[in-house]
Amino acid sequence: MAHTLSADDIREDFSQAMSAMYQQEVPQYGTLLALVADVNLAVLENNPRLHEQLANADELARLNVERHGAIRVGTAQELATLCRMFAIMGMYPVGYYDLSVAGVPVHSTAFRPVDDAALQRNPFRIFTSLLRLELIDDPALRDKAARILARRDIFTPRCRALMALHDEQGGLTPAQGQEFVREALETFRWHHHTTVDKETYQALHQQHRLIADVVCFPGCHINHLTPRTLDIDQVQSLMAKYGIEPKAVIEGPPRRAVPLLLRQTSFKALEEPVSFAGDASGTHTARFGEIEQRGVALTPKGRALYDRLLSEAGVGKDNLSHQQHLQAVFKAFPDSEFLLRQQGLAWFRYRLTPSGDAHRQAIRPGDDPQPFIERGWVIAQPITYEDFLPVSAAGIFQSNLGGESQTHSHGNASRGAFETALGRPVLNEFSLYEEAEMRSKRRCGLL
Ligand code: OOG
Ligand code: NI
Repeated sequence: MAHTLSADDIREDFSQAMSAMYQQEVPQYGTLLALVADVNLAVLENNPRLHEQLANADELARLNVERHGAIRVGTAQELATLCRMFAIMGMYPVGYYDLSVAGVPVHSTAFRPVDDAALQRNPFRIFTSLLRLELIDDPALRDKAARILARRDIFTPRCRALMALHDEQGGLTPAQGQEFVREALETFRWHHHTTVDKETYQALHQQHRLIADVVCFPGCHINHLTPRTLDIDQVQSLMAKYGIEPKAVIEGPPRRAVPLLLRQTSFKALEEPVSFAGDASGTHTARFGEIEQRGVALTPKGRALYDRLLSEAGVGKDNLSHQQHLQAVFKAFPDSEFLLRQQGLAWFRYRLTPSGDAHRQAIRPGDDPQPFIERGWVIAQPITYEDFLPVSAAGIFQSNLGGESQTHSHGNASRGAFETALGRPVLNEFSLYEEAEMRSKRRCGLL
């Protein structure tokens, strides 16, 4: 083919189109974007060092376009087709998340770019959950849900044709790529009419609110789109002033000198008017808003320590006391880049400075980078966490399902079944971070 659009270009266009659509659908999302932009600007103005660090790590440019969204699908075919669609945008399934332990009848993966250049350009991610119909305990209702799902096609015929064309040609022309973005967007659009009557909706809703959300609509509407902030505590405290009511507590680790993993908060799902098949009308709550702050990716050792401390801390009732308690518990987690590196708790990307480059021949494979860092030849940048956290995700789901967790705590992870539905294994997030660190060491001559 003469000229094809790159996967990165398609993903960039798609994430912008998705953001524009969601802004129209949920005006509060636009307010949230404005709030996050204001806070980020203030943080950068007050922290020239952070500004410089982000610029050096090539993270400043992506900050303004960085979003993640979430969708929920009902069948293996839908999941496998999404996998094809996202691959065209350079997004691949990373990680397996079992939410059934938290009483949510789904399991999930995150579609996202994986290589350095693609992440730097636009790290758009979609947290994608597959409904586990086997967790509906009434067999008649389970069959009914399966029959309803089997009747729908969440992809437009043209979108399917363009995916086939992509595979045949090995790419899409710019015109085809733009058409593909428009057609793909339709899968994620909100529909205020259901495919089922009110009784069916209510019966499924009674089983679990999420089941009604997945089964009763013609598409898999995007349920939130999340911008990245540099100061989530500040955003949380300003939300009320912007007319947004936040969930009670910020999920994830506490505030730190070196931010860890991922901290998230959200606003409550909206109650939106829907019309049911037949004549009845009512409301449905599914779509909400969320913001996040991203920190360094942890090694398996660091992650084990994080998981232990988080469960030790438990969940507080109000944000202030929860954060203070978390701060105290996380004293056991080293909080400097040096200690995180020295103890092998986090991943870093190594780069040669100009004077390091001038002394390349003095650096040998296998050398400890620390003396070179002290001499100013090498800099080590924390690698940003690009994934999600199951405990946080469960907290986000729950705050948008009306509070209390519901009783589906079968808690049986089923990665094999998920990968069979997906049609391929999910990538291991730890390997991706480890490879990124190793690639950077090799570039410096340290490996
Ligand atoms: C997904 C909730 C999880 C996150 O950021 O952890 C999530 C959903 O509600 O479908 O988006
Ligand atoms: Ni989210």
